[in-house]
Amino acid sequence: MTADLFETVGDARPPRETMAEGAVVLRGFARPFEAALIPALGDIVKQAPFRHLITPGGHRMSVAMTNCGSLGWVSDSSGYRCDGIDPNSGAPWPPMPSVLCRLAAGAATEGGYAGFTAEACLINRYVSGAKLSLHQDKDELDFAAPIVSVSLGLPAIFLFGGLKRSDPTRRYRLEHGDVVVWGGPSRLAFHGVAPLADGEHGLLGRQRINLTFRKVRPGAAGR
Ligand code: MD3
Ligand code: FE
Repeated sequence: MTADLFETVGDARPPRETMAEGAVVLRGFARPFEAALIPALGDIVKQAPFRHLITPGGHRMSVAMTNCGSLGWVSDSSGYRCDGIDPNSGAPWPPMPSVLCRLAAGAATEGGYAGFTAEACLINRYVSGAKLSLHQDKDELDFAAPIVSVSLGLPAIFLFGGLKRSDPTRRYRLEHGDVVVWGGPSRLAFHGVAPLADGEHGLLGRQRINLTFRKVRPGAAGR
């Protein structure tokens, strides 16, 4: 009776959900960080503006990217690689702000990977229509460590497949503040992002920002 007055109508989303062996979604985990996170991202983007990479096949990616931390993800006609220097400025990538380190470490701990220290953070920006085709993140870094991904701004449909490109994909809606911790076998799964639907987000406007935190392969830093 009275209790009904106080019941909220369905946040139907469980706070955590296992997507695959080693992959867990932590719904809203980044929300307590957003007040510090959004200005910190603004600072990074001032030093290292978003740019559209050209794939080795010569296509301009619809997603714009930048990086912070000791290594960044870059691409040109010679292929994809990690580099400590922003090729657009000739300077090192902006350092990782402490709020990003704390968020990544906290999420990793919550996802079962205590002791994760994020060293590199790829920042992807999606506007209406931007997408990421199905791919594997194979080239990188330390496969024993998890990847932590943080979704901010407009919601996106994340596509999660199997170990073969032809495996069926499942769709997950990732909203502002959702964090996914990817470890174990899920690290090699094909994944992508469906074309972003237009919309307006209260804090970030007409875009989605995704942060991907990785640990650098031992010995790779500074090369
Ligand atoms: C699953 N980014 O940058 S984040 C990427 O939303 C990338 O911007 C997407 O895929 C985005 O490479 C997805 C989630 C993610 C990141 C890395 C993964 C999922 C992953 C690596 C292996 C398996
Ligand atoms: Fe990826």
